[in-house]
Amino acid sequence: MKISLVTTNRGKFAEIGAMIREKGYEVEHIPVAYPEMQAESLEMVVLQGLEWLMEKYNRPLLVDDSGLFVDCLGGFPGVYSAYVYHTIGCDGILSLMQGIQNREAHFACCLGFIEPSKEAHLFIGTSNGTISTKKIGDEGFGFDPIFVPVGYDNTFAELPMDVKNNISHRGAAFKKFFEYLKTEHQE
Ligand code: ITT
Repeated sequence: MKISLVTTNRGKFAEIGAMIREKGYEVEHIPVAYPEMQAESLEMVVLQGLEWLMEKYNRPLLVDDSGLFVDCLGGFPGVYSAYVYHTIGCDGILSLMQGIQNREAHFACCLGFIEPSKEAHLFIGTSNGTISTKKIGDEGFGFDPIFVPVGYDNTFAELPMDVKNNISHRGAAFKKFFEYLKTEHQE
């Protein structure tokens, strides 16, 4: 089966493409922005996006809506992560957190998958960690240089992609997605 991944984010495509190929599926990149409604949850964004995309593309489609949720900022930037990343970026988050002791945060990823004439399915993954006091590392994308996953002394941006995929919110969501594919598409 060929899975078409709809994302404008190259970092996401690199991570997801690698995981899909590793499992023996083909992957196509559709670098298109789907309308992301103003919503309180990643799930709502994904479901609405899939509906819109299926009308346009009518093939097996995968989308990933994800975000960084910082405890001391009441979960901000959360569903606004892409906007916040492109405006104030990692430096802006670090400034907002200057002098704050509680640096706990998590990433969440909501994957949505739909096939023609079938219902959409969602797969959620999270990864817990802390926000560092400065940016470190060049790997990955987005907020990776300021996120230190639990159990590590390094930021996501210091870890090779296969290590990040193994412990990340996206990797956790993918494990569930592949379990689903295995049962749905037994050959
Ligand atoms: P698409 O909607 O086109 O897929 P996007 O970048 O707009 O791309 P999101 O709306 O899901 O994607 O925004 C999520 C933002 O959260 C993303 O731009 C990153 O800044 C950040 N983010 C998500 N996952 C991340 C990860 O694994 N590492 C670092 N930052 C991440």
